[in-house]
Amino acid sequence: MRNAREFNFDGLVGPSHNYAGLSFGNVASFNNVRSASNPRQAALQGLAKMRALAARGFAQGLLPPQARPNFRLLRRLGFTGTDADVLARAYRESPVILACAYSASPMWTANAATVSPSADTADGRVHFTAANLNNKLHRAEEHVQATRTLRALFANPDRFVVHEPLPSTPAFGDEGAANHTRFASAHGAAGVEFFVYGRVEFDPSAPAPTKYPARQTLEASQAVARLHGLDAARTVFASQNPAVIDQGVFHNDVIAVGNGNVLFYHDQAFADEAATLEALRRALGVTGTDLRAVRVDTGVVPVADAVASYLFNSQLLSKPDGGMALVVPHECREVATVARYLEQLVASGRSGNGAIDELIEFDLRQSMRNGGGPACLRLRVVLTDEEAAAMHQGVLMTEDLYARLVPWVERHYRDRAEPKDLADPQLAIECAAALEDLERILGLPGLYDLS
Ligand code: SUG
Repeated sequence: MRNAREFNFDGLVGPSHNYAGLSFGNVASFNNVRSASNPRQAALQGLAKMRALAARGFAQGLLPPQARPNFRLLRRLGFTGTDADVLARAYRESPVILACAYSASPMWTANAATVSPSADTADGRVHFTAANLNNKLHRAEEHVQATRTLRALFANPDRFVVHEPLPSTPAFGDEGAANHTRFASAHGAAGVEFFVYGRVEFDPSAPAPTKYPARQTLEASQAVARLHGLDAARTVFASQNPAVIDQGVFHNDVIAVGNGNVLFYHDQAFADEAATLEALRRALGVTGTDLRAVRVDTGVVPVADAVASYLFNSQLLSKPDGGMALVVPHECREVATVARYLEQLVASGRSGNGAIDELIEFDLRQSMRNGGGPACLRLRVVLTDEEAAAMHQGVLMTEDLYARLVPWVERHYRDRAEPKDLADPQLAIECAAALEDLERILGLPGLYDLS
């Protein structure tokens, strides 16, 4: 077995972070539509999380924000003239399209890609596929920059492969790592890759939600598994429970999370709980490992409370000195059933009877108001020491990088953004200046195609 660590790449929140209510099926995004955001605070909250986890010895990096507004999208949709003309006309004729071009959503990097570590792939390289996110206009172009960014960070072809995204059509709806989890006895050991889908394009009789969209298809998950060269005996595909999608569980990472041999999940998460656990046990058995299932019952935490608190949108991290920590948002303390449950969970972990023995809490309210918790904010990439040395080092979180990024945020970010501000040509100029500076700070010239 190779020595490997799990790196978490958090999305650095961009200078135009805003609430536009663009995600039908995502309760928080809908509830906070058109309220004022604070981009500066959002970015600082995210950076504080990265810094704290890095200081605890977890391998931590960041993915840079995407260029906003997306002028290419606006021009393709017929808004012409100078940049100021494009913004004014889009705001007048279709403020929702302008909001899509300004979406904050690339900050949730769990949706940036699906990643398979080299221990799982046929060619022994780390494989990435940027998610096409084709269910929502405001996310459907993120893969262009995501692919470009991943190719800039993981450029060495002997170690890394960044595939083209899947075709952007409903049959291949792909939401990346938000619907993908990996289990293994240790990060560097051969693991089990677990894909959870919301619908099956080519089988209309398969379960599917009726109220809210299912964003991930089985066909997309299977294509990613093929591209990454995964071993069928160690790959599991499972259907999400359509009834929970209809209650606001728009990604599986809102109702389940896995790490090591632990699956932390709600009893309503899967369409067929017993068959899903059995398939995971069988696949893990191939690696000589037992599944440890930590199940939360509806009677203890109802689905609505799980969605309101983002209990399962937590990061489950193997601590450098043993044990596992659950990284949760403050909202988990504010929902009574969840607060009670967590107390008991950690107490039993500490007494040696459970897998999770520590809670780490963060204030991520700016992100939470758009439906993004700790797990949405990060992309997991397991890297051996050699692979880690082969990637671009400028995005790894250190005290030095943190100390350079905080003043950068304070220099470039506003402390308030409302829907009408998106029409302000000055905001677009400020965003471009911020990213130009960021390319220098991260040592990534040419990261953005600003032509
Ligand atoms: O795709 N919200 C994102 C939240 C993504 C959370 N990611 C994971 N669960 N991994 C989404 O729904 C809201 C944008 C707005 O409404 O302005 C938004 O896109």
